[in-house]
Amino acid sequence: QHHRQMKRGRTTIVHLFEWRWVDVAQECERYLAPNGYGGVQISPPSENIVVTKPWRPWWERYQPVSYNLCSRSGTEQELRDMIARCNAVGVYIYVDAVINHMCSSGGGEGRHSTCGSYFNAAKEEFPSVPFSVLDFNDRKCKTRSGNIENYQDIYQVRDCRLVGLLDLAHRREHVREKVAEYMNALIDMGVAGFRVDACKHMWPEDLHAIYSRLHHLNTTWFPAGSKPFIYQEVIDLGGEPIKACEYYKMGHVTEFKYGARLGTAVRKWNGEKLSYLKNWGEGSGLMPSEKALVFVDNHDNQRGHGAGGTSILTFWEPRLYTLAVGFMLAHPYGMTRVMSSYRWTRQIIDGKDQNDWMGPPSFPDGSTKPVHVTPDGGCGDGWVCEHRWHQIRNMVIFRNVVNGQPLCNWWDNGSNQIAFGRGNHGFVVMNNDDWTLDETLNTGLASGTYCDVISGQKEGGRCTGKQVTVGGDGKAHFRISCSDPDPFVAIHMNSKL
Ligand code: QV4
Ligand code: CA
Repeated sequence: QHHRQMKRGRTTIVHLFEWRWVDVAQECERYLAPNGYGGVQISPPSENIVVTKPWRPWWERYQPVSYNLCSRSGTEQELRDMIARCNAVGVYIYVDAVINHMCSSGGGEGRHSTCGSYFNAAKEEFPSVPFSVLDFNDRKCKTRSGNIENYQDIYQVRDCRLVGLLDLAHRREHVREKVAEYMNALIDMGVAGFRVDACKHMWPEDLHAIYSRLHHLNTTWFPAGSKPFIYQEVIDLGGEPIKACEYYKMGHVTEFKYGARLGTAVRKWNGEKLSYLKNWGEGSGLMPSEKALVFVDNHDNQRGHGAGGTSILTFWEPRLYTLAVGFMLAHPYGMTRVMSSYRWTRQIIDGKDQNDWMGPPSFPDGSTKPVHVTPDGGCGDGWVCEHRWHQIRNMVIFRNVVNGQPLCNWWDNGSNQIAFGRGNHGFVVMNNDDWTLDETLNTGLASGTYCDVISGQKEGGRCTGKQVTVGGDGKAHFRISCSDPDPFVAIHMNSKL
């Protein structure tokens, strides 16, 4: 389950967090395909508990009550239509699969679920699957509370309840079968793979048993015998007995050190500097590149959930954020995922956001608002659409253009000015010092005039941004002042005028 399952020449996934299926479908056609995005990570499509205190938090979707395909993002029919339409334009769908648990033990009894299925959390009854009390780990878990209390104990991390969420017993044949059936229904509909939630909390052998039951991808869109691409959420920042490497043989794994460290370097905290990123990757203690799913922020750590802490950069700090995303997309390490968020009213008290629960832009009845695209190509109604920011979109294209080319021509000033190339296909220069960068650098590119894709781009043979002239010796002069709108410049083969 390692093959990245992306259309040739495409490299990057965008997480359209909390988007409706009808909006995802449109976005594939009108924006993602034309701009070279390879895939979309969608929010969990499974039926979940409806939480009203607090009011419809985003995290209710991480509390399934059945594997029926209806959620705030839409119906099964809309999901099916979205998958077909995105596949048709070569943008593949990766499903966020929540399979470690069902809803919280305190979830109550009734039909307060997104398609009205009955469940009883206290009795651990989920008849729509069906799961019953036998399908949960209660007898296996040894903590007093029944919850995970100590992350140093691998047994409780995997057999007890993550924040009170009813923990499924994947050692049982019935549970394996039902989970695989859910994933197979999606595969048969045409999805290309999965982001598997909370893998640290499941035994690798159980996951292996489930993955080995998965169907090959739907041959309407994929070659016969293709396997789903799987990337597993394991937060391994070091210091715990459960390691990311336990999951390598089954698929990719999220590399959470990436965003935490990159954020620290871009913020210049702890004496870190951009020039220290020279050996970024395996050489600096990250997991093997061919296992790593990398991102600057995710839906958890952009609001203080999960891991990474305060160094994580998000859309709230756009100048530094685009620099970090630009670095990620320019650098060959890992498989890249871009975050696409919505705005909420942040209210940070003593370092904690009181509103970290707030769900997507929605109507008073709780239904999610459509993503509204403004005439300038951005998004309105509270949707941030980082993936449409011109710098980020153009760096996704950059990554596609330089795909497979090695990192070369590294330069730095020993401080926060750096530059590097990707073979003879592309070159980036970044200035995060508080003085002007003014340098002549070896780009490795063919001679000619190139258009910087950060301050502008090539349009109809003309450049709307800075121009860069590469001489016969491959050298070019770059100037990035601190008052420039963005602290970096990027040129590539296809931005040559
Ligand atoms: C509360 C108390 C508990 C108590 C429980 C009793 O905090 O101590 O036991 O009530 O019922 C929500 C609330 C949480 C609440 C819980 C159960 O925030 O306060 O517990 O529901 O009612 C998301 C959110 C969680 C949310 C969860 C379920 O981040 O806050 O919990 O959804 O709705 C670890 C894991 C990692 C995980 C990360 C957040 O190793 O796997 O924490 N990341 C993934 C997802 C994440 C999701 C889950 C896992 C769970 O990315 O979004 O959690 O599916 O690091
Ligand atoms: Ca578990």
